[in-house]
Amino acid sequence: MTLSVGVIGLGVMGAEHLRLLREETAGVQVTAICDVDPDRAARLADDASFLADPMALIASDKVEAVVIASPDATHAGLALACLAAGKHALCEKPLATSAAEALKVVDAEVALGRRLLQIGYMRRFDPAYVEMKRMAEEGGIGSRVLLHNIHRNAAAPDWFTGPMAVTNSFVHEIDISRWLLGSDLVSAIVHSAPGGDPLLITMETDKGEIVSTEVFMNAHYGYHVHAQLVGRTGTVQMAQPSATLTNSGLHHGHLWPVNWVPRFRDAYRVQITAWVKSVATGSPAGASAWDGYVATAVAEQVVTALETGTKAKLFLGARPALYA
Ligand code: ISE
Repeated sequence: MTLSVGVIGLGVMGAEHLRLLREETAGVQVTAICDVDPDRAARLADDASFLADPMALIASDKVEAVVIASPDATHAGLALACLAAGKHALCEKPLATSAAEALKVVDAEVALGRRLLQIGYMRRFDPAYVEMKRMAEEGGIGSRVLLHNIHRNAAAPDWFTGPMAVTNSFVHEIDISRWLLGSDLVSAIVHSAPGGDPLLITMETDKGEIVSTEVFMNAHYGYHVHAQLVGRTGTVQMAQPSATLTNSGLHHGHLWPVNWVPRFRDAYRVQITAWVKSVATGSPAGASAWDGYVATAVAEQVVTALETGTKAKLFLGARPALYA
């Protein structure tokens, strides 16, 4: 059986999802695309129909499931429309730009009584994070006490506004830290370098683990994501970010990726394959709408902690049974 997919948004991530669906995912056909830029859409359309209105794409009977990769502020509204149409969606992170909006999506899915949304926290599918989690869960490092995260971009994307270092970038560490540790986050405090970049965010979990994260949006040298998990009897951390060593221009070593697409290429591929399989089987994969809500709600409270210079006691409310 072939799943007919519509893709909304053809920027950096939408174009990569489109490529993955066409070139690296079995059992899928991209039947419709939607983008604010008709010329870009025309270049990428191939045999897919172009629809200027994302709501028309979601409603189309040529589309069984949707990939949402438009700008952050549109995610929640489009996810709600997919739920109303009874269609599965892989929705890029963040689920919403406010906790209240994210909670509306969770409430709508709970009212529906079945999980149709997967949120694109792709690091859950990255081989290095998967291996770190496996090793920690098998007891290889003893009980976990610390997680050190580094999240550096060469340069903040040109569409970055306001506190997006937290609401668009740091949300990844919120999600992956919860997932790696299997813990809930209970407090956060933020230190900011002069000018607001980098940030150093320290969180505590309900099990007393400490999670430190450097978010550096303009680190210049390349895109660099790293994590080290510290246990009482050992540590596990990511190895080098590239599979090869280069000799070139008087330099020997690893090359840094320019952004997250090459660094997480495998994760994106495994994620979209898992999504297609989950639509076929009805068995959810990856981050849920609840996980999407948690990331956005924690981010919102971290922004307040940053602005007020206070320690935030994180409040999330109760997890609905649908996400048990
Ligand atoms: C971007 O939107 C992403 O999602 C990347 O994975 C992240 O590393 C980057 O900081 C974000 O801006």
